[in-house]
Amino acid sequence: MASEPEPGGTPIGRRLLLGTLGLGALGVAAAPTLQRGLESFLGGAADKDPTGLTGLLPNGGGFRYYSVTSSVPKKGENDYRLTIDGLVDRPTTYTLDELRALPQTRMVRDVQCVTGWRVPDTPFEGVRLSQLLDAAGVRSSAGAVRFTCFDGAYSESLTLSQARRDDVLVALRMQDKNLSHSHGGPVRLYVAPMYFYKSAKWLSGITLTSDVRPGYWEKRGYDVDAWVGRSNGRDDEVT
Ligand SMILES: Nc1nc2c(c(=O)[nH]1)N[C@H]1C(S)=C(S)[C@@H](COP(=O)(O)O)O[C@H]1N2
Ligand SMILES: [Mo]
Repeated sequence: MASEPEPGGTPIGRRLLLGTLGLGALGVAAAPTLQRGLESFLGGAADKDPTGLTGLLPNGGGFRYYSVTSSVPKKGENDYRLTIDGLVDRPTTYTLDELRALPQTRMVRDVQCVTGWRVPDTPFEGVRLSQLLDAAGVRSSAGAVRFTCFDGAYSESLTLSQARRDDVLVALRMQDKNLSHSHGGPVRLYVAPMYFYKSAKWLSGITLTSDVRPGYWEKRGYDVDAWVGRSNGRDDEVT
């Protein structure tokens, strides 16, 4: 199990699962070790780097790969499904093609992880969550949305009014490419105004519930209302 360090804290006990993300031209065998060293260096230094030079190091274009499970199945064209159920009139299952056929929204905002790293101006593109909620017919008894993932472990939550915001997407593309497996492809949640832990990777389930059910990291101490700059004891600039 990989774990995120505490918000604003040191990277203790972090065992990142690095895959091939961001290794670029650095070969294969030696690269994970190198990347791990770089990670722990950046974990301590990036927050306080007055020069901004740590942002230029080859750590995956500024992104770090996180997964709470040691492996995640790959899903694609034929076997990916997204289910919307719970307190809805019309439970629905979408294929990738069906999601692609819906109107797509593109947004370019900064990404901010609660551990401190930030990636400027990152394009995300996908279907507005509000559109999927409207199509499913949310019942008046619903007050929140629970998100589950095909890694079998991660989960997230939003209140219904947060979920209906225009800047919350069921994202199919990131950085103007189809979402890679490492970044949570083929489909991840994207919650633009909140810390990146809200943006659940490998999204497979959207369930309407009466009340918020705290997600994976929220059960482990992260704020459920994860507004960038006004939660988790941090004061980052809004995204
Ligand atoms: N399924 C799943 N989604 C997840 C996570 C995870 O471990 N599993 N980590 C979250 C956290 S804390 C961050 S910062 C981002 C990291 O996204 P990236 O791997 O694309 O950089 O994914 C979020 N979504
Ligand atoms: Mo994060």
